[in-house]
Amino acid sequence: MRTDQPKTIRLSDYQAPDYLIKETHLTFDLHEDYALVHAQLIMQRNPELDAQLPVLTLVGQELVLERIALNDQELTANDYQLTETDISLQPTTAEFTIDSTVRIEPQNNTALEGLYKSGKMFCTQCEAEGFRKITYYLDRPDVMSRFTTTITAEQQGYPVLLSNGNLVASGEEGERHWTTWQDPFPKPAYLFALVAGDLWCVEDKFTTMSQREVTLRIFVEPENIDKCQHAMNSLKKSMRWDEQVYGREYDLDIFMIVAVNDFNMGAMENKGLNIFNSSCVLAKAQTATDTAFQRVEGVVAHEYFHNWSGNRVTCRDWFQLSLKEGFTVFRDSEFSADMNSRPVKRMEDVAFLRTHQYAEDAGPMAHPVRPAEYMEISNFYTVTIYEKGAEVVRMIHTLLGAENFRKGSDLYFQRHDGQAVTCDDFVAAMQDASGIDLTQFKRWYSQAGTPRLQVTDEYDAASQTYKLHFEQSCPATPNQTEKQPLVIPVKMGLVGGCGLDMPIQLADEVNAQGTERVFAITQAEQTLTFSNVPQQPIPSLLRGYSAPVILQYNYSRDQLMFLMANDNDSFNRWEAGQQLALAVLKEVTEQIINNQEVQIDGRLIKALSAVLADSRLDQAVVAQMFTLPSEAYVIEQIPEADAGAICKACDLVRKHIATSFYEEFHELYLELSTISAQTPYIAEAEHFARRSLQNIALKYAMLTGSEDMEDLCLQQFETADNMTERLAALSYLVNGLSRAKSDAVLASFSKEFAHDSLVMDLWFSVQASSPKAGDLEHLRALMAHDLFSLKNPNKVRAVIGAFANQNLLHFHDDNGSGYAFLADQVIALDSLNPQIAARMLTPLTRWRRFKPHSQALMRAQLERIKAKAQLSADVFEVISKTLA
Ligand code: B3K
Ligand code: ZN
Repeated sequence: MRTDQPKTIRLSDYQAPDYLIKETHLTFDLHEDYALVHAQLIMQRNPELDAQLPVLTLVGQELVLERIALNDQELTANDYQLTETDISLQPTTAEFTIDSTVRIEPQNNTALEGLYKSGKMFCTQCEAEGFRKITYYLDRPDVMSRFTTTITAEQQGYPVLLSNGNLVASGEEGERHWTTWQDPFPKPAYLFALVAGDLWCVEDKFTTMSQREVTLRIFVEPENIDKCQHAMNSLKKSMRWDEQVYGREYDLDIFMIVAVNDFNMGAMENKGLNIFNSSCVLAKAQTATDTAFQRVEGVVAHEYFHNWSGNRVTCRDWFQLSLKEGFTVFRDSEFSADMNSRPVKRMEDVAFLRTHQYAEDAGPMAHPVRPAEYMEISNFYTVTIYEKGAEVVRMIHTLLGAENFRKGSDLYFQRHDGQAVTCDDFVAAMQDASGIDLTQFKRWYSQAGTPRLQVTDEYDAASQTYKLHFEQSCPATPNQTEKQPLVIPVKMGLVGGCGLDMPIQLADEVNAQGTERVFAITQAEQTLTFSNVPQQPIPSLLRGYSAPVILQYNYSRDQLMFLMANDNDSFNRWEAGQQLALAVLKEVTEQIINNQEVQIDGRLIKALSAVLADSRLDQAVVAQMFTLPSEAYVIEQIPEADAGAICKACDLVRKHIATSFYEEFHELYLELSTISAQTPYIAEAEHFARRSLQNIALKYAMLTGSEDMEDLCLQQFETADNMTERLAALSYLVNGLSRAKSDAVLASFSKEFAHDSLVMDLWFSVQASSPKAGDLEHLRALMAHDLFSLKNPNKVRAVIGAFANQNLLHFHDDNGSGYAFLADQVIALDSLNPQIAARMLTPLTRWRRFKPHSQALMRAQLERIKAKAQLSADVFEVISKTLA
């Protein structure tokens, strides 16, 4: 907890470290009520700086210092200065050794940062600044050291003792035993990991491209041993893919993954010893949904890819976080696109980006991909750093082309292997390898806010000339009012009346060059002139969402319908449908607010019926096209949004689609569910696609209130052999049936899965996110459930997170009770786990987007939190920026 106001850390203040740590030798003595950590640091004055020896400051938090020695000389309190956050002392030689022993209490560590206990096991989470809760250290990513780690613990409770690198020694001492691990690769402290517990593992082998054999192990609690195969398959696929696509080979003899139940995020890429939230490792058909299977595949890949993009080449400072995260998200999303359906992956990613990142970019926490300042770095593991960062890397890929991009990444890894570098170094490698100037492009790293790209056009039939005028702008964001023009890659086609792309020829070109091209828009205003255009085209812009910008082109609804049916780019077909649906949803919302009769534009139904009839479309794409923009996305589109009216509009439009296509959905459902019933569960794209369409058909058909469908839904719930079908049915039943009936269904589900914490998370979240079941009274009952705990982040996300982020009808109740509830939970969480508390605050940070009545209520809750004494730095930063 903070005792004084947190300080702002600035990128412009960066200074190279005064001292380096060549070797780090750690010894952990683990006990039930305490742990002793001995650290021997072999240090030197940074040889790149002058020969003076400034005071050495090692950071440390919540540590009880037992002893400290300099070059084997025990120091006394007169020899050092100890504060709540660090220890300072004066070295006398350029090379020296520091020995310290500290006592910590992992069993009381509810922040889940540093060394803590998850259930019966010890584990660590050090990124970004958790290592300082383990020992006094230079806890900054540009200090890279070779680690040796010895762990001692009682044998019976902790038969497995793991750390980074290779096991080099082990032994027994009475009831206790020990292991020593050595990591040959220098690494920053944030990549350190330790695990001790009673774990079982599945083991496999991988032969790398240079024929080295690597042992792969996934460690889990014994009862989960049958849920590891999918993660193992995903790991092997990731290792192969990184060799094939990036030429990156794994570098240690062993790669380990450990699943833990209490974890703040998805997973952590510690060198050779990844630690995962169990929700991102465990998957088997009976207990995990298709979404979970795909998440496991994606997260396993993401953490594995970090071995190069993050570990071998790491960040100089935390302002550069997107260097590893943006690049690695780009890598994992391309991997998932290759493993599954590429267009669907892009649609999902873009929907996520627009719902969450655009909202962040438009709010008080907006920051550039490379922020210039922060108070608490944990608050900067954001959708901007990750998802917008990935879009920035994707744009480099689009501008350079795949071949040059690969040359650039090869050069980057070769140039900087073993170094801690900056986003500028990444861009420089891309530029040097391709010969393409990226100077202006770099503004994407320093400018916050979502750019608008306004496009108008003119066609001149006489000269067969077509002009596209582009005008880019970017709204002001905190601390940034003036914005410079960006480089916006626009991938586009010109769609002719027959639905085909026309050849594209710029006015100064002799011939047409293809039918789909990428143009870089670099000026505030810019015009592209095309010649030899025989008829007025409909422009298909930003194909594949080639830049993370808000496109403003005044498409008529008929044009959108045309693109929906004809665009050569499947992403843009979906996008046209989303825009059409959005226009309808906004219109209906308006009618509701004005108490007018609701009229739903028939063109939406007509366009969707063409989708159903189009046999060329992949089932997963059809499912995506029938997925309307979410309430949260619509809220972002309407200033002073009335969440209640938007929820109602979405509900009405969905029900209208449901009744319009009842026969079709019913038939489609029977056809697809029959296939599913006859097919064993397979976690592959074709089967994900079928199940997604089957569930969409069931969802809509259930919305009609048909009793026939209710029986079919109950039947799916009771008989399906996989969680994808069971959970979907459960959720439709909870939202469709009377309370008494849905209670019975929920009870039967919880009886069956009470022993499986991850499945129970689904059970919690289906209820917390339900407009029908998830009222506050019920929420409180869920929180009083035996299996709920505020100390477990997955449970917090499943109940509080699902309520505030997905149950918008109740969260935004005009009486303000949803906001007060969230504020209460944030206050309670802040004394346990500040990172999770700050995360849970996000929905309240959006207060300025809502109608004045909601704004006032939200603001009052923010003020109430702010008034609490002893706020963590995490919550303090979010609250103070939100109210600024
Ligand atoms: N690098 C970690 C995130 C650590 C978050 C620390 N608060 C997971 C990932 O992005 O792979
Ligand atoms: Zn990452």
